[in-house]
Amino acid sequence: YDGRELWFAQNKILKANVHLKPNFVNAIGEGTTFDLAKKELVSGLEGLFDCTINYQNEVQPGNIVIALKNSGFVDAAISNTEMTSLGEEGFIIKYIASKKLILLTGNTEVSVLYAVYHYLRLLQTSKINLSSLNIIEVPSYQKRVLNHWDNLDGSVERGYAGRSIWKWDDLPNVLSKRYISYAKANASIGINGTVLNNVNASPDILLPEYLLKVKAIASVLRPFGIQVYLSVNFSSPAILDGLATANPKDKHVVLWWKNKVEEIYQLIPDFGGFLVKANSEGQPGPMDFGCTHAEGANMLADILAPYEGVVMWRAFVYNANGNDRAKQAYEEFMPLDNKFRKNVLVQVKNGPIDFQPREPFSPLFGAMKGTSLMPELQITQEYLGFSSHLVYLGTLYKEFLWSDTYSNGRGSTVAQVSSNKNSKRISGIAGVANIGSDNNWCGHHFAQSNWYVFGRLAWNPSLNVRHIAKEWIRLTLTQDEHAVKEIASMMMKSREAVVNYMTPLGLHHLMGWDHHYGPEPWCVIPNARADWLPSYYHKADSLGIGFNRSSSGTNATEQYAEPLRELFDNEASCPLEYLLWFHHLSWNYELKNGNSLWEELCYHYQDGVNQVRSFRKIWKSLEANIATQQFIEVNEKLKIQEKEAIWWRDACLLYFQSFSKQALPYGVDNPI
Ligand code: GCW
Repeated sequence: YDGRELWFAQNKILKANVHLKPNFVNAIGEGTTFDLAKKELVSGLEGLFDCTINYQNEVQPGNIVIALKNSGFVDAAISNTEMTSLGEEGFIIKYIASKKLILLTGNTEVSVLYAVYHYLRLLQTSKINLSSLNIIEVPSYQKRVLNHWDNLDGSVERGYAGRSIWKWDDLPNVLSKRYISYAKANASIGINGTVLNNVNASPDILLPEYLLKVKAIASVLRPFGIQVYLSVNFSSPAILDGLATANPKDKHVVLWWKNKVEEIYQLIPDFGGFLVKANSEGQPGPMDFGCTHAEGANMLADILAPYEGVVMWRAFVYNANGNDRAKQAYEEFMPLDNKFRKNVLVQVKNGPIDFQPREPFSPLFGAMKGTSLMPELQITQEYLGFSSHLVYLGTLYKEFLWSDTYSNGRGSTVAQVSSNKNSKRISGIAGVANIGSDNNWCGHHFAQSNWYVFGRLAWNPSLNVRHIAKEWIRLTLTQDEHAVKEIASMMMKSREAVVNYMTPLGLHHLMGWDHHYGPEPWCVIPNARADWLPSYYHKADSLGIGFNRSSSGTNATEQYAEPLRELFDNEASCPLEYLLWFHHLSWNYELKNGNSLWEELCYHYQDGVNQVRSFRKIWKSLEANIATQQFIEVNEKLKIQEKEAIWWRDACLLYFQSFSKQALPYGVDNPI
């Protein structure tokens, strides 16, 4: 194990920083994680400066000092107020001019580890000006968590990077080396929790033999500051131990969970808590017994509270009976606002439907004011070309996190209302992992950047996502400035490209209904639920296309705060990217730019194809800058992406043309 994977692959110092080689390292503190921080700092510096770095006891000019609070050294250098403002995980990286040295410190061991990773990253990615070096970082969300949709048989639901990294059959005796690389990669970007198993949860995860396996994983992740969580099946008491019911109000059921939780904490004292998908897509839940989501969640929350555990309760609910799936989570959860315990986070997907290439933000954000809402983003590309398509999700995440909910007037962005930086309430953010056993971890080299950007934004949603892309490129692919710029600009356009060739102008859910790969807007399945089929969403007919969610339709717009409601409700003011999400418009509807709707649709599909073609050119031009293997693999994937962008364009346009009955406008290629 050499640790040079993922964003440790390049291990090269930025030229502008070569003069920053320290004389020695001082480490003032102790503990398992502090020792790890020490080790990571020294081995990181040795790799970057290509030399041996020694420890020294005496603090001297030219050193790097890592220190825990309450060491006399920190007290002298940093004020008490400043230290307090860091909380448990924040850190300071500061040049202490009077002593001519760099200090990395924080209140806890893990905060020092974060400081170490941050400093090493800086050495590789941006010019450090020593005299003004004074970084104070405090994470925005408390719980920054990956969700693995990994099954106990080693398969991964919606995973496109091979089998699960968790080798359940080998555990607890054999610990894969990958667990350490995984822990390091996550800690280096500030991820502090992971849910090991699929939300469609097998009850077996709570069997004693599996808990021993979970304990073994937890022991590898713990030094890196990563807590382990489990997805649980709400019917576990009945399925595992034959209880007559799983009713959360039944005292036997409550006792069962109490004992189970106690068993877990005896094995894993820092266990994070449960993630629950209940009464959603056929999963059992409290509503099976006439109880609410809140009653179900609170039963578990009360049991976890003495251990400081949390419940992450998902709001991904929809049923076949409603007239608009986009409204259902709001309808089901809004009445429960203020009813959840303090250690419950309601986990809400970014959009109201399901991880589409583009959706407006879920209207629950901002609206559920008395509840901790935990955004759930998807890192795995279920609806964005799996691991075949190059799509940098930084722009998608940012668009979502910076959406203004207006719930508290202007500036109440999703990030702001969900991170609760200044409130006492617990905050969190989840990303559905794209990690597997593939050599390159995520199936596509560039898919690694989505794991990376998720972590960076979970730490600080205000970061610039182009800057994050450049960081990732420098850490992973190349330090050549021209290449960095070109690749970053390709990444920045890549999400818009996929929206263009799959679902432009607010269209959504046009994909193959079951596997979710490739276009299938025409899909008809006898006796299938209407809301599984694309026609439910695009509603194309001879008159036009789009889902009327305005006040003359399903009135989903009402779930948004003013002035957004009105903006979305009115087709003239509705942003082009959400137009067909909220409106059904005629093929000849004239847009502000003078194009008809049909023309605009065609141009977007064509733009998507053109963009992918330009990515291929950019990539080819950079061959000399990229390691051969990576170059070839990405090149091959881009070929697939171009072919499939064309497939999407042709399939969708030919299908929609059967309704519009109009020719393709000039500039749009004829179908292949
Ligand atoms: O979009 C759907 C996916 C399911 C997934 C579900 C969910 C884990 O197709 O595979 O199940 O979302 O988020 O629960």
